[in-house]
Amino acid sequence: MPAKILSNVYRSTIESILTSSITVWYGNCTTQDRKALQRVIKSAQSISGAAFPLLQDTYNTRVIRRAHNIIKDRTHPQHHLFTLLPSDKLREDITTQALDTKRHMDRAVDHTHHVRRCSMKMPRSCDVKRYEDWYKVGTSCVMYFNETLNFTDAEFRCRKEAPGGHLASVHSRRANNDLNCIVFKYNKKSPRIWLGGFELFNSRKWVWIDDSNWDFQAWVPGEPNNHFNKEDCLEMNWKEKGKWNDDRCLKKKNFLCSFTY
Ligand SMILES: [Ca+2]
Ligand SMILES: [Ca+2]
Repeated sequence: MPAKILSNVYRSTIESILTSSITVWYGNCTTQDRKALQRVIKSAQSISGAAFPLLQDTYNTRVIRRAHNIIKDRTHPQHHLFTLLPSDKLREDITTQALDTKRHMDRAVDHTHHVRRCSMKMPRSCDVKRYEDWYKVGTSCVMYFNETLNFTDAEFRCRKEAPGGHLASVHSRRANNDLNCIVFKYNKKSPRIWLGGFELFNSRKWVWIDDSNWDFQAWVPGEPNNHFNKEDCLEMNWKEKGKWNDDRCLKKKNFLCSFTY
């Protein structure tokens, strides 16, 4: 049979079936499906000796044509999807997106650098929305604040910083290490920080300001010594890395905030 007739037979039967409503289904096909369909066209080509367009090209052409029709038709339910953003808004969107991407990359770089610097493993990022730059320690998210405040002001700063926020409490050796890692990442030179522990009215009983249980401690040997009977608040990294000391609450130190979720 002449190639022209074969080609017409193919186009009027196989191709019309193969590409019927192609804009609807082709986009969701797997690569495997697409290859299988393309094989049908290939067979038709080798039988008829004529060249047929690639299925992908047919799809592209039809999608573009369909989009044009929708753009032209104001009554089409999907018409609004094709309205152009005003140029200012568009620029703003692109800038925000670019900044977001940069911020994410900076963070990623930051986190990676630190893994190398810190002898212990750096805790991973907090998975609470808007607090992704905080760190996940146990069931809490923690952040270092490089801002010297007395114990009370630091606590209020933490409350303002996050819902349920407080100066950080510590409940395990591992968490203590994680917190210390965060501190040294941000301020190696001056790592003395407030944690959320304080002595309850000279009772020698220590409590956490976030009301969690006092179930772990890591004092420097000889502490808490309540020096001059004036030390009621808990600091970390005085004298020994990762160890605790009682200090005067009015002293100003950097601090760690945390919230549990
Ligand atoms: Ca005391
Ligand atoms: Ca002390």
